[in-house]
Amino acid sequence: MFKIVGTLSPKGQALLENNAIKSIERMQLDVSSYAPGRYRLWLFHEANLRNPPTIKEAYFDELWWKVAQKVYPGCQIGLLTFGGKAGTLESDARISWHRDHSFAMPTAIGINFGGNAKFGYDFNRQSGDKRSINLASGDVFKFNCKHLHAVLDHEPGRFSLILWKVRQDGRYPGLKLCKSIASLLT
Ligand SMILES: O=C(O)CCC(=O)C(=O)O
Ligand SMILES: [Fe+2]
Repeated sequence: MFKIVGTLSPKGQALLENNAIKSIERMQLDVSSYAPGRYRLWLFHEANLRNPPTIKEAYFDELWWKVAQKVYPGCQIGLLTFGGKAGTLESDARISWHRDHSFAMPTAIGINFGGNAKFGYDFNRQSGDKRSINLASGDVFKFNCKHLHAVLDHEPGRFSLILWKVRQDGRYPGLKLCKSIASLLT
């Protein structure tokens, strides 16, 4: 499943872009080998991918929280990524083909803004059906993050906000939500 579910208004895009530019200084270089040159900022919770996986509190900001809950009600983990130049920082927001971590529920929602991007998505897990999808600035997209996906290319100044829900089926007992955030969701 890959679907463009909406497009932000130019005003909405400008609001997100302004907030994202302010967030750049908090970004750190990704530790994932899939995205070696990417700067990103975990929002709300940060998932530690080691074994056993755990989560801890991450950066919280009212606007990111409001946007996140509007596009994906109940989501608890966000990742803001940047591709482009800002001062001395240079970030490459491409990420090679991967599946998201197993702590995440299959449905992820992303917002592409600040520039166009080519998103790679494998429509068929069994036989393979990798396609490239053009994302315009402001596009809100929904996809199954257990299918292989990638960011193949993007314009400079591109941001993405990716939102996930944590599996709560008891498979990852270490994944306890932070109280302050859990209380906002009830
Ligand atoms: O930036 C994007 O659009 C996707 C990023 C992604 O797939 C990830 O960080 O797991
Ligand atoms: Fe991903």
